[in-house]
Amino acid sequence: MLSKFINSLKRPRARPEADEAAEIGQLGVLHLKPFWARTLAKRNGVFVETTDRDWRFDNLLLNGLGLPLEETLQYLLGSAPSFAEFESWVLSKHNGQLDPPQIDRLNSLFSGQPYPLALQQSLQELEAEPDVLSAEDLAFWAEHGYVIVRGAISKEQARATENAVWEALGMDPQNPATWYQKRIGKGIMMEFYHHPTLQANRQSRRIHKAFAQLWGTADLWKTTDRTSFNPPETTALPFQGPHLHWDLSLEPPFHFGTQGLLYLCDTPAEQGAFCCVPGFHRTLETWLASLPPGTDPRRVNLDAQAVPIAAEAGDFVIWHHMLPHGSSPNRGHYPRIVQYLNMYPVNFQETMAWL
Ligand SMILES: O=C(O)CCC(=O)C(=O)O
Repeated sequence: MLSKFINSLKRPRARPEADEAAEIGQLGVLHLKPFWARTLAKRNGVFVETTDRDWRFDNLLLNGLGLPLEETLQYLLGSAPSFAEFESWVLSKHNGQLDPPQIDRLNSLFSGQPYPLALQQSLQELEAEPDVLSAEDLAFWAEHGYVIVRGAISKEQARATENAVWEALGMDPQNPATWYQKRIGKGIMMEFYHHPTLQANRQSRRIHKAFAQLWGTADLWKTTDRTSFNPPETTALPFQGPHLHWDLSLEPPFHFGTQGLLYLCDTPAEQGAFCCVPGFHRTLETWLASLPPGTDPRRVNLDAQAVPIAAEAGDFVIWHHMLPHGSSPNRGHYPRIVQYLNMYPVNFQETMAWL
């Protein structure tokens, strides 16, 4: 399986530097071996300095290879595989076939070389495509900090993905008794990443174009994120969160950033919808500065200002990462099921100091 894949790579590609080439394994992906070595060294209690650049490259590597961070770390830390075993594991997540252009893209990035021509062309094509977000959508985004991309994927594709979630859970959509039979994961979050329908949704050009409009470039990296299952709450299983929170450091400086989720079933406001505090991206900094000294901003209750965002199966919600956001209690009659997905450019800057 591996040799078939390696043969498929025998074509012109971005050339790694000589010292980096020595680090290349069977898959031909730069930075993969250093990532594996550093992670295992840390597992074994060896102090390894990880720079901001390493952290950024690790994220790009994993997202470029369609690997969720949590699942990859669980595997590396739990199994301590050899590098060859790790590479086979990576392949197994893609049914034995990585996408050669995606490897070219990663290697161009890690070796500081321009993208291959075909990739440059496909990005230009996306940039030239008609806008997905209208002028009204963009004005709404600027004011409220979120936007709904209607019909980001088809209803059929949403239904197929929803069915895949039910199948993975081993639950029956028509039989509520089955919805509470086992733990989903961490709260509503489900470690379900690699089903073909989930992969297909990550390829949605409508979603990509919407993110491209917000970031001002089509050259974006996609996350391989989780799904979630938020059933109607019961006395035995009250709402499990996530409650309103931020996923970014509250230490200035603040940089532009996005987050997103895809509704896989129709989600009225009361059915555990995503919620956020609209407009807070514009006031976060002054709000933080106005808090009495010693206040933990993450403990201030903003629930009264939160608004549930209802939408239909196949709609995609993008929100500014400076908005407090979370899920909401499901007081409807059917679970809320979503897939998370974000996109960001290579120069996306996170403030590393966590506050
Ligand atoms: O599932 C939701 O509605 C909220 C998701 C969330 O809080 C997050 O992605 O950080």
